[in-house]
Amino acid sequence: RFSTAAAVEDLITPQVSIRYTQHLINGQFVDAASGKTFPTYDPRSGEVIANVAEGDIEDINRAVSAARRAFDEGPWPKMTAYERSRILLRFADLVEKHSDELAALETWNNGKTYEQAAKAELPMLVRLFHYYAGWADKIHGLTVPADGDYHVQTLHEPIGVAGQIIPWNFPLLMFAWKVGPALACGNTIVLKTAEQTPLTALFVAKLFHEAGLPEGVLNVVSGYGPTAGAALASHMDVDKLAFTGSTDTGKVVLELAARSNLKPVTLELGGKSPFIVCEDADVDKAVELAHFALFFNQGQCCCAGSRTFVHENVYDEFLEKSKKRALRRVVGDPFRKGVEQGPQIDVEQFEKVLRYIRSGIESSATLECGGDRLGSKGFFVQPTVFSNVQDDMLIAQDEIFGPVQSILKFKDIDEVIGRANKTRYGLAAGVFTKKVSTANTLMRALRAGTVWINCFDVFDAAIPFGGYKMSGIGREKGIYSLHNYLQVKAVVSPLNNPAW
Ligand code: TXE
Repeated sequence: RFSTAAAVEDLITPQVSIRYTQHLINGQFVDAASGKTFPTYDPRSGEVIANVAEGDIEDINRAVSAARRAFDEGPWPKMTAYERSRILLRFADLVEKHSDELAALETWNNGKTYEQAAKAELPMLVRLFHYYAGWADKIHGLTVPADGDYHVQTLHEPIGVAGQIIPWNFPLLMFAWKVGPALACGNTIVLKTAEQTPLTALFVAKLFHEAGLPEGVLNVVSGYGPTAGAALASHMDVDKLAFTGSTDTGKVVLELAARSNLKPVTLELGGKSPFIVCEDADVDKAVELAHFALFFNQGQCCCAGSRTFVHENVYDEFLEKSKKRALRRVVGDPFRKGVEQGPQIDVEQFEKVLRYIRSGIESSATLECGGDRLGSKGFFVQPTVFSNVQDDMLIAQDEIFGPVQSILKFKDIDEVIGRANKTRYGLAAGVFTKKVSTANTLMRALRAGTVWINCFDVFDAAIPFGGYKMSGIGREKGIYSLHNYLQVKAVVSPLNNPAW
């Protein structure tokens, strides 16, 4: 039961207990077929908070069989779309009811601030299910004016069993982005959570069943990538795969999907997004937005603005103020009010971030502040700012996924367009300017799936999200995500019945 430091006045101490640690297969919580479990941790301390069923190929087989049965035999795909929509809405209501508890569990297992989980992520999850509940009964095909005496129509049908593999940086939101559209279209699901953060998905999947979801429609398996994840990606009876994670693992799952049954794959992968501060920018506002664009969620965002390009005329002022802002950033227990930054997710990510900081120092970028761990317990990293960063440095090329801001200087718009696009990634970009013409030029020239102009990290359920280049394949959210979970059937019949 979580109740740390209840004596500290400004700690938010919602009561939360860990209720579910088994797989949820066919509507039942079950142990792993092997009986094995694996530990999940509190990143504030590195201590084990629960042991969770460890899924492997056999658990994935069981979950896929349940999802297959639920799809082939119904009632889910055969229900009216309105009935499905009602279940999504009832689920959203139940999430709202348990929102404090869910936010606390998310913070406990992930290390993100409780305020962020409670005020941003839970409401976004609820909103997303409202959004897709609205789509459920508006999915329909076309009548097609083909040549000849034929009546032609298209049916938009659910694709079948969806395999979904999600990461640990936004466990509940990633659940929502994957599950919302898949269920709205009438598919059934086997979802594998990230090994670091298995707890909240099990909780919300249980709520889905309380909301009336038939058994077998949504199955959640906990476990590691190379075992449970790979089994799902290569399963012959999975009809579609959706993955969010690193670019390297994205390539692996794409290959597994191709080598097995050629299931279509959508990928949402890494990024190295530019955030461009133009000459005319209000520097104070630009500093705050660029800070948010990078440091939000401990820097663990695929779309983090991790290359801050600043025009030479405002560079010095921007740098000085960015450094001060980073030094003011409140790092600490994510349950404490006013804390802006909690720990990194785990020891691997923590060490990876520190390695990149060392690489920045060695490659002679200027370390303006931070540069080390914070404290001696848990996975806290000092907010770190590098200036004098050059395009060919590792810290300007690789996804660091931590609280490390790299500031680069530019002279003119054409130059910054070329440099911003010179990356293997293309997930997002930020532009900060008062000039409409500059915004328009950059908006069109930047090769990225999202361009935020004078804002950043705006994640409405209706806005599509996904990457150019090695940041991924396909789009999630909005109307675009529906296409990932639908088959199009063309039906052709003669206008006049021939005489046979
Ligand atoms: O990612 P992985 P990791 C980036 C970020 C981070 C790096 C490594 O740069 O530092 O990736 O993080 C499952 N077959 N992002 O190691 O391995 C795994 O169990 C099938 C960006 O956590 O991609 C988990 O569920 N599945 C990112 C999921 O893949 C496999 C978010 C992600 O893990 C698998 C997270 C396999 N062989 C990390 N191996 C984003 N786009 O937001 C692993 N998995």
